Amino acid sequence: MTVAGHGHSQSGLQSHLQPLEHWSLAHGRTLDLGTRPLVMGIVNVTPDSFSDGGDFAQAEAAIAHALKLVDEGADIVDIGGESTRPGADDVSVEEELDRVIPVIEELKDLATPISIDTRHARVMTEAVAAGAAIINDVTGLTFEAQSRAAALKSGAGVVVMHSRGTPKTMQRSPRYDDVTAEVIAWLDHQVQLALQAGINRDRIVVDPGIGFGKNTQHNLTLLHQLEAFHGLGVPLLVGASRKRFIGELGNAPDARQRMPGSVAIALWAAQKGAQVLRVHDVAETRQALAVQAAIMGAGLSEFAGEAGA
Ligand code: HH2
Repeated sequence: MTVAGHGHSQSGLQSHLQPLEHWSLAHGRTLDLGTRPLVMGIVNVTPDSFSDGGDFAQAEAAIAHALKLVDEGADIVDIGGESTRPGADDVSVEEELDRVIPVIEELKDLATPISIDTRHARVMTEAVAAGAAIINDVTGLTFEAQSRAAALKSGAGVVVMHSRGTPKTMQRSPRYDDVTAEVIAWLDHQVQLALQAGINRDRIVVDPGIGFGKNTQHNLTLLHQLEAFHGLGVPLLVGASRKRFIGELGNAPDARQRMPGSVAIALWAAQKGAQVLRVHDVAETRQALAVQAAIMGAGLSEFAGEAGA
């Protein structure tokens, strides 16, 4: 396919012609994609995530934080039990399940859908059975042979993210000839495999995987060329919140100090048509998006010329 997204991919994806109005999820749920970018709030039930490491490691703290994010306007709450930060150690599937299942069970009746951030087929299956409605896999359903079948059977919405290498190795001098074209080609292939497995297109969302096997320049190029991803014909999720390159660009070595840069990227991504934004700072992001939308909408208002101060 062409990077500009106006060509036909080898796999026949040409659905930039199709409207992307909703995202079909498990348990008969759907999310409206047509109105404004959705905000996915992050809850890590881990002792070692880079951005909020250890803050919500206990189930009660994770549940309280999820409820706070919902209050702040999260459209989705993303629950993860395994840190995927560069250099992170693997945790066992049992440990991951012990961390996330009690939290999902507690939140499953909220109007806000829960997503499970996992690479493991068994966690996908059990998390959706416990009430999660979306599977968010940073390996794009490639980490385990059973992942695609597990995702299919679950009925969940699926985030197919690009990554290169494993969390332990991915930042060892990543190399691309054309990062955007290569990430798009890989996502195109994975979307095709998911479709062939029987997962309906309206369940699939793609994500370039900012920071996963990419250096600062790669991340910036992907963000700069974000619109090219719409050629894949499925909605686009961007997750840059508090990532290391923001610290590098904005002189913020502590991840908790990276909210302003994260909001700047969320606004950029929204302007480039991203349908879902994965963020830690939900209230701040929603406020910034509301102001951005109001300014853009003002140009369309019939009263624009008469507006007072
Ligand atoms: N980034 C992280 C985790 N999950 N999922 C998607 N779809 N896109 C992302 O960019 C993404 C993701 C980052 O890793 P982690 O170390 O778990 O930190 P945190 O969850 O606090 O962002």
